[in-house]
Amino acid sequence: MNLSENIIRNLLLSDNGNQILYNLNSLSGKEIAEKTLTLAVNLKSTGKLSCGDRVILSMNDSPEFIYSFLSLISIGCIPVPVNPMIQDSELEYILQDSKARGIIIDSQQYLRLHKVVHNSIYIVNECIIVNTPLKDEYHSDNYLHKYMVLKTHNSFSDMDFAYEQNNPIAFWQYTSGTTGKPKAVQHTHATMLLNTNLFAQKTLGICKEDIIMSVSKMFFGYGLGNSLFFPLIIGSSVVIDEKWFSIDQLKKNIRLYKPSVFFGTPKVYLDILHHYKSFSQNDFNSIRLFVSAGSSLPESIAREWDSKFEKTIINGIGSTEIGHIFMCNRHLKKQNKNSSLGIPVSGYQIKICKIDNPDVSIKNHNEIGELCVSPPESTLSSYWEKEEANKVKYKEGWYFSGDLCSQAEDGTYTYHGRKDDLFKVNGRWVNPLEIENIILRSFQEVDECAVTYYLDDDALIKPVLYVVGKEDCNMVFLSDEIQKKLSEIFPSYKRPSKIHFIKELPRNSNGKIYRKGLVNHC
Ligand code: 3SK
Repeated sequence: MNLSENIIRNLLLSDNGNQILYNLNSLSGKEIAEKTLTLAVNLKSTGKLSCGDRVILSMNDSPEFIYSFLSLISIGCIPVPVNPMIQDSELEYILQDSKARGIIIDSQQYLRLHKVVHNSIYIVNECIIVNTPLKDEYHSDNYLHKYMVLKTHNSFSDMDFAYEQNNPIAFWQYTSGTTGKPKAVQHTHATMLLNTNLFAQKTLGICKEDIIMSVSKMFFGYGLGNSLFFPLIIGSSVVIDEKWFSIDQLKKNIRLYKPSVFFGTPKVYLDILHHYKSFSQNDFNSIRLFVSAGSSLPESIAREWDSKFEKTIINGIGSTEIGHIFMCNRHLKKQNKNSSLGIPVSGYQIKICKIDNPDVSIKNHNEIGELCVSPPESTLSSYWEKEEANKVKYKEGWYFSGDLCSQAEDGTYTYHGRKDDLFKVNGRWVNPLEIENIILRSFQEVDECAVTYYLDDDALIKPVLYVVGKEDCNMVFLSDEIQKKLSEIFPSYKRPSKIHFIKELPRNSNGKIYRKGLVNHC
């Protein structure tokens, strides 16, 4: 069944009052369904979009994002969400790679992006849609005839509408690509229906009565699951905010909407801890589940959280290629949770393969290898037009994640960083996360840190450490203490020969620490 049809039929049946909570307004399931169907009819009637066409969504989180995403799937088109703050050059690349036929842009982004889109030879049908009428100043624009305004008024019933069933792919997501250019991951209609059932409902126990709030935005897979698929498939409510995360915005939203399920990233939990005193205890009372994903949760954050809050953070690992979280520590006892990855979400199979021989899976406990995931039934994705990458990353129903993990005797998994962050010093492997974890565990004055490498005067690779220290930390003293600690634990080839203090670590648009951005940085 068409993914969108499935969701819309659910919404039309729902008796849930307010499903989308947005800017002090609310929309019921029925209203969302009707607006989506109306938009689908309007999109179809342009005659510009056919089944299988890619349409880029460059939009902030909003109800319009949701209608656009679902209506495109209804008519067999493939929505391709991208970060609305996307760089011009990256959008150019995605237009070229996807051969998109259309783009839906927030009117706020129109001025900045329309030139890129207009100059692109790849929007073949030049179907450009903005979500509100453009201001007068744009009307002198020669290109205006190519634009349509997103129409969501009128009302259509499910009965009037014929869903497109012929396209096996429901939506794409570009991976942020820590190496090379971003790749488009093609998802089937079943992927998020299954993940919602297995992870959100069966593992987290999210139900109709819940109010979900996600810090990650919908252009990123984590946010797309949290704010679109989970609430609309389950029938729970969701808080949508076009503004990006800030502590003030978070405070305002939790006070106003009283969410019960909170999806954050480790950095968000760290920020909350930094501003802990500015919250009142009641602020978090409504939240029954705190979930962290997007990057690995350092033990230091998990422990500090536990010392201040009654409810522990549920740590999960997911990926754009799998669609959402496939392993988490929801069911571990509080004292064992820390930063453990827990166990696979029921329905997903896991194996760990040798780093230098992916054909061999590891049987020994605690040996580190590459984490491979086999999702249920036929929900394995693939990259669009990337033959080589498909051969390396997808084999016999398994996705080779590039993440490093080990399994303990009790069956739980531990994260050990990314395979592509490893580097060799004098022929021996250095794993940045191993060193970073020791520093975070040993020094409360360190908020975050990252190990990477630089080339010394002889062009030899040497480890270097970047530290984000707490306000007022004594950098000279701390450097000495860190060196002393590391020399007690690690052989000299692993020890950073330089330590630099910086204000913040570089991150990619999905909030993941981007160690490669620090290579040869100082
Ligand atoms: O962490 C990720 O990379 C991720 C990607 C898509 C969906 C969910 C998650 C956690």
